[in-house]
Amino acid sequence: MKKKVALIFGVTGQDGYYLTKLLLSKNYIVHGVRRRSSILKNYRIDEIYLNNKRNFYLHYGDVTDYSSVGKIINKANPLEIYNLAAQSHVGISFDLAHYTNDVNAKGVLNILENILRINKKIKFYQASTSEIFGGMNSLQSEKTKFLPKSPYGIAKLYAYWITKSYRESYNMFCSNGILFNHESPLRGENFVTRKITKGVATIAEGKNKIIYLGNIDTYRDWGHAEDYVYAMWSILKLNKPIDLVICTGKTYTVRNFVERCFKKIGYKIFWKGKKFKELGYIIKNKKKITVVNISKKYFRPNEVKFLKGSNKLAKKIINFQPKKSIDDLISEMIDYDRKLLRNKEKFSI
Ligand code: NDP
Ligand code: GDR
Repeated sequence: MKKKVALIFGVTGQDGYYLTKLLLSKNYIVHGVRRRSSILKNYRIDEIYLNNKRNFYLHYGDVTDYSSVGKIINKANPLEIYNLAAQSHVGISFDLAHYTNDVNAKGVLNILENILRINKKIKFYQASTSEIFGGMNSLQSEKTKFLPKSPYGIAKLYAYWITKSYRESYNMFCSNGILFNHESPLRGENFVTRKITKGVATIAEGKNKIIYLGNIDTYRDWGHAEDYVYAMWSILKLNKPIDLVICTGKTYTVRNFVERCFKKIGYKIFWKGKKFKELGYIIKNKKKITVVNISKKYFRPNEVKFLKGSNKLAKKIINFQPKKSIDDLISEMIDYDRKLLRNKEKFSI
């Protein structure tokens, strides 16, 4: 039987790793787009690549380069395209506003225009985000008003609308997965969860470490990336395109995430001081040891303070069931970071 072919933009990222693994397990041929850089940095997917040379192909390209996108689509001839490519750091989008817009907004248009020109039958998945919401202290769903707060969120909102627009204007299969935060041991190291688990792992290994953080009183609805890429695949399996919220429906503050991480390694964390002068400390061998330092540097000019999604529709339409709890996620991330520290080299998860 002829194998299905999928093309992933953003294959070298966290979700790229999990999605590639999933699609290969479903017997797909996977093509992935990587960017040229002065150092080879495909560490997340190196091992999959070495073990699947007949089913997994990599191409140099960039979503900001219209012609490279077209060439790769022609070459790979996919039935499904997943666009995970983005400047995905919300905080950094305030410093790189133009660039974030080029990649996260115009990059999506480049893909859609090429699909329209080359083969309108290709199914398209756009990695949309809960950052398009922003002002509500209540559950966010497919019906919630959009109120993005950052250049990242605003560029992603353009991407959401242009995806919807190509669906309606040209009768193309284009879907938005509106995913809430999802993490894993392969999360980028400057996102808050990984910053915390890496720091906590260092302390658990007996070393001193201060974790510098920004606003720890924001709420996030954190899931596991493995569960969320399954939702992406399920969304493209549907008979009709859709915009769907994917989340756990539970929310925690960053502060609570820190407390859970320290609990996992056997410590209670105490807080002292206010705002930029706040510190977190633990008691070790009867001594107070500072482990968290709140730093102005990591506060953003504007912030989405509260995220908690409703996965009612996702449960109904794709039978979405997040399998891993926040404490499962924390255990997996800390265990991985501790092993990394011990082995100093990358190993497979
Ligand atoms: P990562 O930052 O880990 O991965 C982003 C990927 O995009 C990397 O492969 C990166 O390549 C690639 N990329 C960046 N710029 C370009 C470009 N100009 N052309 C081609 N590729 C590019 O993000 P995640 O895996 O966590 O997220 C995947 C997608 O889902 C992103 O679009 C993100 O915005 C979105 N999202 C993520 C959520 C999350 O919580 N993780 C939640 C909601 C949405 P390189 O390795 O070279 O940098
Ligand atoms: P987010 O994730 O902005 O929600 O975007 P991030 O982990 O960066 O921040 C979550 C919350 O933690 C606060 N915070 C810090 N954040 C970082 N990165 N570093 C810190 O030191 C720090 N201290 C406190 C943040 O202010 C924020 O409130 C992620 C990305 O994956 C996006 O691509 C995706 O679209 C959304 O999730 C859904």
